[in-house]
Amino acid sequence: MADVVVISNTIVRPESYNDESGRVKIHLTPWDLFFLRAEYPQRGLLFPQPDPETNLISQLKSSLSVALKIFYPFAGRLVKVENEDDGTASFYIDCDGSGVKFVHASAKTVSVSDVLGPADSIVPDFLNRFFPANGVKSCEGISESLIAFQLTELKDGVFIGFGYNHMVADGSSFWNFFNTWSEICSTGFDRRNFSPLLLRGWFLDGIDYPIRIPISETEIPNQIVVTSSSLQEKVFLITSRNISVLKSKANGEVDSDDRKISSLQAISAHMWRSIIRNSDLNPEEVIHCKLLMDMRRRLKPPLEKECFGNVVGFATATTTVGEMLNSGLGWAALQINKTVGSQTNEEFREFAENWVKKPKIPNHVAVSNSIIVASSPWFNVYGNDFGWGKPIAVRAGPGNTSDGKLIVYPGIEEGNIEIQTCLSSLVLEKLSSDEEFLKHACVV
Ligand SMILES: *[C@@H]1O[C@H](CO)[C@@H](O)[C@H](O)[C@H]1NC(C)=O
Ligand SMILES: *[C@@H]1O[C@H](CO)[C@@H](O)[C@H](O)[C@H]1NC(C)=O
Ligand SMILES: CC(=O)N[C@H]1CO[C@H](CO)[C@@H](O)[C@@H]1O
Repeated sequence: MADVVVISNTIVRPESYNDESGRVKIHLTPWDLFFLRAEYPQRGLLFPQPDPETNLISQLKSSLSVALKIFYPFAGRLVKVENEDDGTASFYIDCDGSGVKFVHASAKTVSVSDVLGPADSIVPDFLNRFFPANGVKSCEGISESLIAFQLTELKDGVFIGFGYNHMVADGSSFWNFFNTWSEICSTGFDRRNFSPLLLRGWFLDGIDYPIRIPISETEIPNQIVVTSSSLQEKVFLITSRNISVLKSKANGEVDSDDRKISSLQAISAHMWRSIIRNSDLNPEEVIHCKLLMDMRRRLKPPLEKECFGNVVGFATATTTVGEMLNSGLGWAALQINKTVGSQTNEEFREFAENWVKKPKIPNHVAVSNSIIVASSPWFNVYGNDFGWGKPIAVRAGPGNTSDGKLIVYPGIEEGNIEIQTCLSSLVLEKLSSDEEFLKHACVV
């Protein structure tokens, strides 16, 4: 239905980039390299229509160029070095100022309400064409830009889609960048307001770098075509009042004096239980809940919160369908709470030490019978005003969309949380009419 016409496809380079003065090389950690075969995560924001007088493209590009001067790693490229002596390869990010992809497109038949869809609807397929890095994998960052943007002009609004290389940045760093860009675009650049980028440095004592990876692990296997056609997505909203209800319910069911199940843990448990209840799995099947966690403050010594890079870990709670269905919300939340608590500095470093001994790069971050909780309700999504109004909605684009993937955002109203949920259409349909689930959630 949606005609998407590409008007231009250009490269935006960082402003006055001086190639020679201190060209930075960023070495990659085992946590970065773990994402070598992963697709670029993609997100997009829907905005109201700017004033027709606004010179949209040139404003966006010139402010992007300034933002890239600050966040220069995004403007670099991945470099692969083949080590002929032992049949391995090594990688690093060369901050060479090559620039980033910027696509200007138009879809004048699509309106804001088409993107949002009617109430209780699935996320429309045409949205995929508003994203600039469909199917691009981290290892392709050798020639592809490490972050890419697509501005699509709609009938009565604009959509900014983007994809980034997860080896270069995680969600936290990405949103810091995006906040900076929108601020520069709307208020101009004043050097005093922006501190220089803080890199994480190299913090793995006792691990030699660059890390050497067997060549076979660095190749992209022939595409196993996953018939993802049966997967569908919906965005569920949980209001702040319902979040409090779930949180106190979970804490009330946990036998502990210090009741500290967090909101996100309670919500994740509510989603997990509800999905499993509607999945028709056998009681003995093993199930997982994986949470992507920001490890910056958990490391010793801790990294600054705004430290740029990819510093995420995976916490995995595991149980069986039977056990889950025989237990309550508090129990499920506690399993999540425990696995989150077990992600310590020691655990994180041990993973790295073991990984370098025998580097293995997964083809899929997802495993079967699992939900993955990614992104965060604390990212500043709705504060991004480029000068013509705040975003109307946020959506995740294609990029390792897999059965059980939950992308969590803040809601447009403060305190609310929205969860873009990808499931097989059958499970999604059952979930959408599950009364117990809908006591605390609704489809937007
Ligand atoms: C996810 O990523 C892997 C490798 O990065 C890829 O093979 C797969 O097709 C992607 N998509 C899905 C739906 O899993
Ligand atoms: C919880 O969510 C449901 C479904 O959206 C809604 O009907 C109900 O009013 C909410 N409860 C509270 C306490 O906000
Ligand atoms: C109820 C319970 O055990 N809560 C724990 C959740 O995790 C935090 C941080 O690890 C602990 O402090 C809580 O005790």
